[in-house]
Amino acid sequence: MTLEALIFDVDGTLADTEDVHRRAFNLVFERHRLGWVWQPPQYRELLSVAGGKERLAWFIDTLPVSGAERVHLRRLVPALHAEKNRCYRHLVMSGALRLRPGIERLMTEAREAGCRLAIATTTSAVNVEALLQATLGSAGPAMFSAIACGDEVRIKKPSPYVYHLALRRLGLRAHQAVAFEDSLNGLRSAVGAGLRTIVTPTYWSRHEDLSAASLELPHLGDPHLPIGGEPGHQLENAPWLGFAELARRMDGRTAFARDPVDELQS
Ligand code: XBP
Ligand code: MG
Repeated sequence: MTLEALIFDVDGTLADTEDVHRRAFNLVFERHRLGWVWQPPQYRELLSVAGGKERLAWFIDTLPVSGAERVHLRRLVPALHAEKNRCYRHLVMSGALRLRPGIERLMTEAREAGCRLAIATTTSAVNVEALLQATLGSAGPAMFSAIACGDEVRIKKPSPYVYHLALRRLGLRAHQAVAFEDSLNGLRSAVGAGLRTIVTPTYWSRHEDLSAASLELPHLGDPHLPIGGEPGHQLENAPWLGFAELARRMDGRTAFARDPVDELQS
């Protein structure tokens, strides 16, 4: 089966965005004199709740405050989250982020081979657009044939809906595409939609059980940033994941070391 599309998650996968989201949340908390400061270890735990609004609401529910105060704080969530996103976009457009190693190379190789690109993310379209423009230039968003966001589906990751939506927009079945993720919530969403998934965890997700992935790499690698121990450990051809090797594994010429999707289907 020909590989027809690469579907990328955004936060943590295209770029290591979570620290910028964290800083933006803290800026807003400070502006509103809420007295909350999310440090990295705490934010890493909070990330098990997918979606910024949902994460903030969950955090408020853990605070030792009166019922009336909790109701008041919960009402602030939509406004605080919208302000966080404005701060986040400002930081991204000021150059706070780069794409992770190998992302732009693999995207270029895929496009040259006639394979389409898509996005399936929890975050909102404006945040995706800011990241793509800041890292790939004004032509960035148009490189993607389909963009599916968390606020377009009934339930966010780890539910598979956002991947179903991306596949529907591409007009493809799950076996014709491969997903790229960084976290357990994302992996469960992609595998739940029947997609083979490659995970490249970060500080924020390295502690999670990502064994349902077809392939786990520290990053996608590049000629100037080779993956240690490769080729020979998990990759065959080079110390980076090339599109040709990926396509060969997808059409079954070379199997993935782990293939949970096949196990699920058998
Ligand atoms: C990661 C997330 C996101 C970001 C912030 O999602 O959970 O919520 O932390 O996004 P994914 P918003 O699994 O898709 O990478 O604040 O815009 O919701
Ligand atoms: Mg992610």
